[in-house]
Amino acid sequence: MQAGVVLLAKPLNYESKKRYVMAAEAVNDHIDTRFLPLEEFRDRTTLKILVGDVDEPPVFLSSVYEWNVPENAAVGTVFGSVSARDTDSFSSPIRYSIDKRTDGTKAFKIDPNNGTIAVAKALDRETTEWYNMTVEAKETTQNHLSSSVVVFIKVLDINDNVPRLARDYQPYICEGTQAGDLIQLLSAVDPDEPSEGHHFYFSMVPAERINPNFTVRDNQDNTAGIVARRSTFTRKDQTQYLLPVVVADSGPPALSSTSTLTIRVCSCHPTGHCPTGGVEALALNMSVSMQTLLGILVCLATVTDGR
Ligand SMILES: [Ca+2]
Ligand SMILES: [Ca+2]
Ligand SMILES: [Ca+2]
Ligand SMILES: [Ca+2]
Repeated sequence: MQAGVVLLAKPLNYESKKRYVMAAEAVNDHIDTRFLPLEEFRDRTTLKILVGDVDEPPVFLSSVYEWNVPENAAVGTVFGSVSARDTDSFSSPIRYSIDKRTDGTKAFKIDPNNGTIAVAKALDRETTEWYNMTVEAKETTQNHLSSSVVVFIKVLDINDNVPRLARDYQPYICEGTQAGDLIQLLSAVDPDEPSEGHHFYFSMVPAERINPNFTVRDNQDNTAGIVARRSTFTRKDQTQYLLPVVVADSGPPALSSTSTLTIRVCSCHPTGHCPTGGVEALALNMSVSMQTLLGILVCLATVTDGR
């Protein structure tokens, strides 16, 4: 006796075809001619194959999801939805959830019944620009089969930070400076990330009143120079000038900040540099102390005299 084995050539799917009918034939290869008139040497039969149903996990309609959300989206804003269905013939309702391990900050929430995803807390692109979460779909039937899908959420930039001067500038002007000389080059920083790049604008406050001592020359390349307007700066007249500088971004809407720079007047001899916290500053402090001390002595003397 020899067996004929039926093998599966393709995956079966109960939902698309539940029953197959095939004809099978057995043929004897070694015909004994003595029996030829007596019997047929082949036979046929019909095979009926029934496909059994197996509960399969739900299937997401998309293999990956990606959305963009502006960082100023209000809590509760719905920006997308996932959808999965039970492909079994008895289709079970699906419940959706976010894998908490993939959204530690709980920035988003999902509607368990319809799969819509909403903002759950204030976003900040400057803190987190991308979220990469796993969403699970679970069948509500007895087996509770589930599948998961990855969702990517990109937080889009909104202009919500003021630009600032790039550092704490300590400008100084030498006594021999000529009108038009550059005193300090300024640049700015801004945590926002406009798609067309940063454009910073520098000006003085109040812009409408001309400062007799300095101008801020915007170089149109995100830098600006503080330039002397006259040539006659001396420590004898004034030892320092306060210069408020406004730096604005390109918005929308444009945001700005004002920094007041202290420009010291220096003798700049012999090295050409203004001493920073060195001899000159010390001398200044000492002269103040001496004056205060003298003042106290004068007071004491006056009191003494008055007795
Ligand atoms: Ca199922
Ligand atoms: Ca922000
Ligand atoms: Ca900005
Ligand atoms: Ca921003």
